[in-house]
Amino acid sequence: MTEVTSFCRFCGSFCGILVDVEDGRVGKIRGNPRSPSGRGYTCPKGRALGDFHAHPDRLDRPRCRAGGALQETTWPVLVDDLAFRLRSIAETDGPDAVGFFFGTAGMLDSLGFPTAGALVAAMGTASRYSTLTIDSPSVLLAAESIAGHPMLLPGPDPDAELVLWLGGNPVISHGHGYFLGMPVDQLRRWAGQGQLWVVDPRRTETADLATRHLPIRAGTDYALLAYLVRELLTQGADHEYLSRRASGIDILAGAVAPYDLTRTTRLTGLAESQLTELLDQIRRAGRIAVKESTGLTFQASANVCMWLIWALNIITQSHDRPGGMFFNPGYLRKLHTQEWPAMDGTPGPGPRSRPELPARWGEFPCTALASEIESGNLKALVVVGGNPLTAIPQPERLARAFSTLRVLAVSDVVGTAVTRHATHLMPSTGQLERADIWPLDFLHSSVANQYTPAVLPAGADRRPTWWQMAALGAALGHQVLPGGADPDEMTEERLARAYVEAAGGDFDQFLAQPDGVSDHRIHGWVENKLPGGRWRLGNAEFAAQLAALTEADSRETGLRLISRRQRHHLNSQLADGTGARRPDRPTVDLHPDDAARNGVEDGQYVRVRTEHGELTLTARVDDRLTHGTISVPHGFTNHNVGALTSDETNVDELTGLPLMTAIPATIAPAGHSREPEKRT
Ligand SMILES: Nc1nc2c(c(=O)[nH]1)N[C@H]1C(S)=C(S)[C@@H](COP(=O)(O)OP(=O)(O)OC[C@H]3O[C@@H](n4cnc5c(=O)[nH]c(N)nc54)[C@H](O)[C@@H]3O)O[C@H]1N2
Ligand SMILES: Nc1nc2c(c(=O)[nH]1)N[C@H]1C(S)=C(S)[C@@H](COP(=O)(O)OP(=O)(O)OC[C@H]3O[C@@H](n4cnc5c(=O)[nH]c(N)nc54)[C@H](O)[C@@H]3O)O[C@H]1N2
Ligand code: SF4
Ligand SMILES: [Mo]
Repeated sequence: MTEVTSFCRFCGSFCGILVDVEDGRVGKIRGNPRSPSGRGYTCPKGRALGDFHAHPDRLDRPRCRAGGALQETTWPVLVDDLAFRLRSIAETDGPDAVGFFFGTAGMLDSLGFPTAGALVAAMGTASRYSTLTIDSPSVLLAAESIAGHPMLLPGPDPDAELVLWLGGNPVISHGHGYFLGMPVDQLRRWAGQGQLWVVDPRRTETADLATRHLPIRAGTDYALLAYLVRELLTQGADHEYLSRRASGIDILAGAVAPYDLTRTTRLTGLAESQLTELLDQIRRAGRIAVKESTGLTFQASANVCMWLIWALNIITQSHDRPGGMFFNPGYLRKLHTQEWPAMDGTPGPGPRSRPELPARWGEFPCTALASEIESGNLKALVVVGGNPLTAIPQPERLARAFSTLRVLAVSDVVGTAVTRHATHLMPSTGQLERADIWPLDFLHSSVANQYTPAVLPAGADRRPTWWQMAALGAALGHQVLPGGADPDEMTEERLARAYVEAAGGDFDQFLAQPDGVSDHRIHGWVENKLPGGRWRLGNAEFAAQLAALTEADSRETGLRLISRRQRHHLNSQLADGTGARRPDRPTVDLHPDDAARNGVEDGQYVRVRTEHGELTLTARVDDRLTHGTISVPHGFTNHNVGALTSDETNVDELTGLPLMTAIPATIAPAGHSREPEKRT
């Protein structure tokens, strides 16, 4: 038996793992105690990697659709056929008729993702889509508009003494944009060395570790943030600093002016004493760390929330300072050493069928995908490590659109709702069968990086995604590998070296330190690179969005549907229970009072309706929810919460984000009942 050092790539925590391998089979997987980031930590998903690898629906051989069915074929035949079809579509309808969709797993494949990116660029198509525009466009937009670069994704400094965490549950998710390896340890540390305030309509596993939990009414965080900004601008802000280092404070102050205590308590459902105490503690602490997560970035007010979070961190002089918010320049990306192009949030032209939507960061919003296909603008789609039928609103509409595509080429490791529509199926090597560097050089609470060779040789007839993309490129006449290398002559180690060295990294150091390479946190570098030397806080578009919210001043008191992640699956991956002793269930969770008021009992089938669709789910009555809030998890194909969201209505005009939390909803018993759900 051999023990192979690697790391898990299901999520951006990248926990170091040790994998026992015997006769080419995966044995036990455990945390690597020598890993500088996780120090031996793994979550149940990482420990399920072996079961995922051996999944009964594992894709083994390339297939092409012929006579209505997917038939086994060889790689040269698939690549030639796919290239022929893509070329003829691009020649007749233009390059934009061929699109690409990148999902979470596609973006976390450090060799596949840049190779696919090079192919997209070589093909010259504007039809690039990814989950970026569905989980966090407001985060990038705020960073770009305020500080000049979309990849400035700050996270609370491990030494922070007052952390305010809104709309995230890192105990389960391990974070968003800024990942926490060992979340419980770090959250306990923040609570122990100072204060950890968690703002969430659900008393989450993270709230359990907090010093204070604010059970806010879903969708009203903007009011809480506006109140704090308003009061701190009056007392607690260093105006001398702001006049030197920020611009647009008058626009910000004007926009938040209506948010006095009375309005804010009415909107948020929080008590006056909760708001004044938080304000008081922030004033006392001086330096703070305010962090958003998807509970905010899925809201209609996502851009406003991000603007106000940046404002709070800036007016308290907490950004880019020890004990405040820390900007990780990336171990390889080294943003602190680069010149940035001046970026100010201006979008490019949107897709033809939805010209009102913006193009940002070289992508069209996911909410345009169905209409682009329906209108005939998009005739071919290549899906790389993603599951758009669980990620994007209105899955039935999108599935119908997929069935009309001339080409749907899917690079995945298991059969999914999407592979069922595929014309070309490209079985990829999975995490254990391929080399990786910490994908994308992700921004992380620890400044570390790692290289892993493949733990196992590629099984069956699977090929790495980088090879698939490079071979397709070659058949289309594009050399997409570094140095124009031939895909069949490239090795993973050489490719990893090329990508690391192109980013200015030292690949030999990775080989010498297989447990991971650490670096130091650095502070004070973003402020020195701000466009014009200032944080741009006077954003007219964000101010207009806040003014519209102020005007609407929601008094609606019905139920609101919110989002949540679960412990044993990552989006749709492992949602079938693979590797879990007690698999997660697609329940609708609601407070006992809301259950009683709607005649719903624990364990009963319930029909959940929004203006966009309906779904029947099992009720789980749970006093962790605040009144007026129901929570449905994401990631299930047959209980797909995306059916309750829309890609047409309630779409954010600045980013194209669909509304994914705090959605007005109703519930009704669906007749029959079953055994109460077991609690986890
Ligand atoms: N186990 C597991 N881990 C994951 C994933 C997974 O599917 N499973 N997915 C990964 C991905 S792709 C992402 S993007 C991250 C997401 O990481 P997180 O953002 O931490 O995701 P959640 O754990 O769902 O936490 C969102 C929280 O927001 C709360 N919330 C909902 N609406 C509102 C609101 O209006 N206001 C406030 N204040 N809170 C609200 C919900 O109750 C929930 O507790 O997780 C990643 N990690
Ligand atoms: N209503 C609603 N909608 C949501 C959300 C929500 O909470 N509510 N969450 C949103 C968020 S935050 C996100 S990020 C998206 C998630 O959207 P996606 O990232 O598209 O979803 P995943 O289910 O993670 O899809 C990953 C796919 O990659 C495959 N895969 C796994 N490993 C590999 C590999 O090594 N190589 C290749 N080629 N493929 C692999 C998996 O089998 C799976 O099919 O959904 C978004 N949509
Ligand atoms: S937290 Fe879990 S899923 Fe994420 S990298 Fe670590 S073991 Fe993998
Ligand atoms: Mo996500």
